[in-house]
Amino acid sequence: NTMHYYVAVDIGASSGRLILASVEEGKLHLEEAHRFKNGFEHVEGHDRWQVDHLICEVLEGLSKIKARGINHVNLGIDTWAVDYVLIDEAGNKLHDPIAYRDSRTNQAIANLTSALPKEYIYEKTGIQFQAFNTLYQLYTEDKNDLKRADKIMMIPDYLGYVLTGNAVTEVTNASTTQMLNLRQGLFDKDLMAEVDVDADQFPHLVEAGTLLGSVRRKWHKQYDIPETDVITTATHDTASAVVGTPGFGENWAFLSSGTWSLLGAELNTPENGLAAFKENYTNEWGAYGTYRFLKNIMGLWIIQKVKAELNDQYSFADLADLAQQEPAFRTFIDVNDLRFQNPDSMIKELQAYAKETDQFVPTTPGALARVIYDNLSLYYADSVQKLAQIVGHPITTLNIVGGGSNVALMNQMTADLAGITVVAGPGEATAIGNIMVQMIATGQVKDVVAGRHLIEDSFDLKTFQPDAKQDPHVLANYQAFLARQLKGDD
Ligand code: LRH
Repeated sequence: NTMHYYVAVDIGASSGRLILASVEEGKLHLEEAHRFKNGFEHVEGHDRWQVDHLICEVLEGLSKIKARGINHVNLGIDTWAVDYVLIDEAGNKLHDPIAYRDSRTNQAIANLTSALPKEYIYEKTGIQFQAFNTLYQLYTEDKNDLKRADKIMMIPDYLGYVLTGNAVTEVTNASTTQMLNLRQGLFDKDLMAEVDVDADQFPHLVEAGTLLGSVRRKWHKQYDIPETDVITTATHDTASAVVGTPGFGENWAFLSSGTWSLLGAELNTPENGLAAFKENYTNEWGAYGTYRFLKNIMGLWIIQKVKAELNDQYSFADLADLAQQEPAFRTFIDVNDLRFQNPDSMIKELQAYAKETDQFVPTTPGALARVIYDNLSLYYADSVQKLAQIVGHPITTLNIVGGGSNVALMNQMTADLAGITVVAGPGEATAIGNIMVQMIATGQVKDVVAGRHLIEDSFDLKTFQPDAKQDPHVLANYQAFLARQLKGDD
């Protein structure tokens, strides 16, 4: 009757953690064993991730776990999507990988799709058009480097490879390349040829929940770490977040609220028709043959940047408190406007946008935070409506998970604007989903539904009901504003 330990390595654009998990008295128990910073730096002409640093931090975190007297763990790795590492024949990386916010792909969609219609790519892949998709990154890649690359590995696959020596391409994350063919379930040969990549440059595809291997002896010589079996979990953080979302029945949607806000529904068959194409919804592959039919919304990135520009004088909780004291809905913005993707100054960008559209210009921290929270909530409510239309059934509950689920102000506004129930939590859904796939792989949990019940029983979820007094015109006014913005009338 030994205790089983699971480690989720969950790395986002701004930080990474090792979460240690076990089941105690029928409840999932989590502890943060290690936390570290992540971020890209401008090196050799591009914004790049320091991947070796990530490996060191994972090993550092494992040695902290060993120091607690834990001698064996299972481990799964999830990170953000789309980025990749080029590996030479000797198994070494050619460069530190370029980050998806790098400007190299700014024109790539237009260039690639001048010869290849967007409809053709969407029909094959069902994946949204984002300039940072691996397809466009590879399109702009240095062709000599690409030729020299024996292997192309997605970030979490690369980390697993360095730890174990075994290389795979896990499907949930691979789908974000926009190079998987929905019907064949394989990399699409035509799209690969379009960007000069050979089918065998990506390691073989595996489903989430397959055993990758043990951490190599060479790391045990350098670090005092537990025996570690790496399981290829749902390596795309958003796929793990959806597994870790306690939604039940047919009428729930998820909002994974972190650096990005990913809002959508879990489907059993992809939805790659015209309506989905027009709204740029995506069909990312989920664990266990599901599809994550969702939309990317710029997310907490905007407030993260503002917080950093204010020299981290205010915590996120402070900013939410200050925002609460400001009048609501004074300034509409399109949070998904590309100008907010990587501006030199987020504060100046927000102010310029407000000025250009003749609206109230936020200057204080509270007013800035208010504009951001208002507009994220508006975008969420709008997306819930569109989602219901496209999937063709009502959405009655929005499960908000991730760090953003702690912002009560946004949860309530979203419930009010969308007129639906919001269930908030768990904040750690990504790490939990990562662990759940491992537990299903080892047989400790039967399946996703059982896992979601375990999650519901283990964590405090908060429910927000819509306030009937909400002014029904706010969302309509905002939608009219958005429509004008997208047409470029303003
Ligand atoms: C969130 C995320 C998202 C992707 C983006 C690149 O961390 O994985 O799902 O679209 O990063």
